[in-house]
Formats: sequence, C-alpha cells, structure tokens
Amino acid sequence: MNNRISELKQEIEKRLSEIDNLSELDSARVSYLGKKGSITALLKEMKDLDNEAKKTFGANVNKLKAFAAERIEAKNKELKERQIELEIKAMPKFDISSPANIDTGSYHPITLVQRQCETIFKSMGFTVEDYAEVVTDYECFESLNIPKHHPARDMQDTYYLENGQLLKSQTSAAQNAILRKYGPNLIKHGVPIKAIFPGRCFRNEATDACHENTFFQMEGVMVDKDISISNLIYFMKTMLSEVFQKDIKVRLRPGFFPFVEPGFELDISCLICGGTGCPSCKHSGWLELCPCGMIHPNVLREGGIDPDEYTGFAFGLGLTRLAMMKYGIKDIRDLNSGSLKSLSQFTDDE
Ligand code: FA5
Repeated sequence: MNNRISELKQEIEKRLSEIDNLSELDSARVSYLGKKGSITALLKEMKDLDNEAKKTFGANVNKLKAFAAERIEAKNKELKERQIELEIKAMPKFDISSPANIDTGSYHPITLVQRQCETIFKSMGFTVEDYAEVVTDYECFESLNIPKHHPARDMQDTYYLENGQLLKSQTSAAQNAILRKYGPNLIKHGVPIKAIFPGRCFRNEATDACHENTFFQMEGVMVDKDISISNLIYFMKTMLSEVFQKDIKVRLRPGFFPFVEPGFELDISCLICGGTGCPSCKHSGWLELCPCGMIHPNVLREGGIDPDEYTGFAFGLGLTRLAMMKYGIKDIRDLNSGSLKSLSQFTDDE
C-alpha cells in the first residue's frame, strides 16, 4: 500500500506541473482531496489493516494529503498571479503625462463663444473675473438699486434657497463685488476699472426656443472719469464685429433696469431667419442680446465709488443667445440637451 502512496505522490507532481488554468486545478483538487478523491479513498481502506500497519499507513496518507494540499495551494497562487499579469498586459496603455487626445472631446458652443469674447475683451484691456452661482439677495438685487418689494424683481423669477440665498438670476450680481475689489486699487490711482464676468444664471422660466431656465450671461463694466455712452457703443460694436467677423445689424432702444440710467436694450437682427421672423426671435426679426447702460449713481455709491467724480457703463450679454446666433442653433434647448451629436460639431475656427 505504501507503493500506492508514492505512485500517487508522483502522479500529483506530474499532473500539477501540466495544469495551466484554475478550473483544471480545481478538478485535480477534487480528484485527490474530494469526498470521492483518491487520497480520501486510501484513508477509507485503512479499516482493513492491523493496528500497527494502520498507524504507519495513516501517518503516510496524512503526509500525502498535506503534500497534495500544499502543492495545490502553491499552484493556485502561481496561476492567479499569472492571470493578473496577463490581464495587466491586455490592458490598454495609458500615459498620464502625454497630451490629451483632442479627438476624444470638443468644447461646448457656449464655452467657445465665451472664450472668444474673453479674448476680445482681454485684448481691449479688460480683466476676466469668476463669480459664485449661489449669491445673496444683497448681491443680486439690493446692491443694484433694487430694494425688497421693488416691482423690478418681477422681471426675474428667482430660485430662492431655504437659507435665504438664491441662484444668481443675472451676472450683474457680481457688480458690487467688482466695484469694491477694484475701486480703491485702480481708479483712485488713475487706472479705469475694466472687467468682464461670465457666468451661469438661473430663472424660473417657461422654456421655449429662445428661453431656458439655465443660461449664460457675460457682464461687463468700465468705470473711470468721463466714461460716456459713446464708449459703451464702441465696445459693443467692436465685440460683435469680432465675434461674427462681419457687420451685424443692431438696434439700440430704451430699456429699464434699475441699476443703469439711461438703460438700453441692444438687439441684433436674427441670424437664423435673416430678420424675417421665426420662433428663435419670437417672430420679431430681432433678438434681445445685450442690455446695457450707464451705471446708476446709487450702484456706484454702494460699490464705494463717488458718482460725482466717476461714471461707468455696464452690459449684460446673453452668451447663450450669442452662441445660437453664431452657430445657427435654432432652439436654445439643444444647448442643454447633452446631445454630443449636435454639440460636438463646433470648433474654435468656425
Ligand atoms: C439682465 O439680466 C441684466 N442684468 C442685464 C444688464 C446688465 C442690463 C448690465 C444693464 C446693465 P435681461 O433679463 O434682459 O437683463 O437678460 C440679459 C440677457 O440675457 C438677455 O438679453 C438675453 O440675451 C439673456 N437671457 C435672459 N433671460 C434668458 C433666458 N431665460 N434664456 C436665455 N437667455 C436669457
């Protein structure tokens, strides 16, 4: 019987050395150590031996059992390590230090237009500012000459948070902070404040082809001695002709905003229908794009700037609508659709 033990030991060695996957290994384990396995069968045969032989044979079978278990375990470890190595080899190779593959993504049309406007205004000496999306009532309204219960608040159906703050309904919400940030540092040293601040705005709007509840604006302010409406018109015209690379028909009409006096609505002739009227321009042929005006003395004063000494203009460009006009996007809702098919076709060079 001891011969059978050494034969089995050799067989185990040979079989394990030929196995190259985990499922074969498991079959081998069952065939030796399982309930009906050959080593278990040897143990069952012990009952026919006398006591002395039983002792020696039992000890040898137990040694064989431990040998088989140890070899199977070692083989299991070896096969698992090999499998991990193969999986690692099969993985696509990434080099995190290599430049991004520009073919895999594209900029959103609003980002493209925003960046283009930033470049244009930077070239004219404006700084680009960032501002929060959750703001206070003071920032969004009170500092802008819109006290509580003023009817002008009805023009912007605002999302209020439980803590009294709100989702900014206009980028004008950053005006007071910008005036306070640059007032003492710049204009008091003879350098005009020239800043733009693009940002996302939120209003509880019934959406249609030209209205979204989430849209982008880009605010701009310039404050110095002797700033006039002529400066405002110059910067607006320069910006539009740079963005569209052609002459665009614009009209300026009176507009009411409590934070400017006088205030204007700057409309552009609808580029979707060529001015004949369509859903994108509410069938008027014109699209409200960039309200603007001369900053109200109360707003300058609230920003720490003496309105008797300084004047300034402000504008609130509708970036989302500008992207629609520039790229011929008929429905504003397509811009928030997340549809890569429509959004990925625009590039910087258009
Ligand atoms: C304002 O938000 C003023 N803060 C703009 C301003 C700034 C006036 C500085 C004077 C001085 P208005 O609500 O009209 O104004 O919005 C400005 C522009 O944002 C609009 O002309 C339009 O282009 C865009 N806009 C407004 N509401 C929406 C909307 N729901 N969806 C898409 N674009 C919108």
